[in-house]
Amino acid sequence: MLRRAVCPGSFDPVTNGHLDIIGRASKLYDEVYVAVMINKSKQGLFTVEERMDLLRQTTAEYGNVSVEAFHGLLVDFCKQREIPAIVKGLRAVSDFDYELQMAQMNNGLSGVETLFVPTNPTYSFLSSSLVKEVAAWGGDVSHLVPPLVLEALADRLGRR
Ligand code: COD
Repeated sequence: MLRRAVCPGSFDPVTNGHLDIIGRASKLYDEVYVAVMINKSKQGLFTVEERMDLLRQTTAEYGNVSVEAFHGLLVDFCKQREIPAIVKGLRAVSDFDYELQMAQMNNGLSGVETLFVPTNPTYSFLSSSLVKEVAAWGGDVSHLVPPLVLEALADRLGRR
């Protein structure tokens, strides 16, 4: 049986921190799904299609990663695709509280397990929101996102 896992998130946009976790998951599982979870109450900098496109291009090299968007509960995404495991990166203690609650809720809802991968220390401070804020003010984020995302940020923020 194929071992499957999902890496869920907003990915607005994908960062090197996300890619580090997705790449590590792709070594542990036969098939990794990246799920761009749609949150209609949150206006993103990038559309869901744009986020998926950036994810597809930046994860292509892993060979066993597919990218999908989903509107609904993560456990339903898992159920529909027979995915037994969620892989999440843990950055700091501040992530832990909420991640633990979600892991316990998801397990209670459907029995799906959550596995936490400790963040690469190089990216422990990194989030999509901080990248957007720094980039919006003209700060250098070239070491935090792949070149494709850097370009997309420059286009979107009109800094070229
Ligand atoms: N280093 C390591 N890991 C990282 C880093 C980093 N620098 N940055 C992000 N990550 C990992 C984390 O595991 C994080 O959870 C994941 O990437 C995604 O990050 P974001 O910021 O793109 O996404 P979030 O935090 O907005 O994602 C939250 C979800 C969309 C996963 C969550 O809200 C969800 O599951 N929603 C679906 C609806 C649902 O099922 N709700 C009930 C939950 S119990």
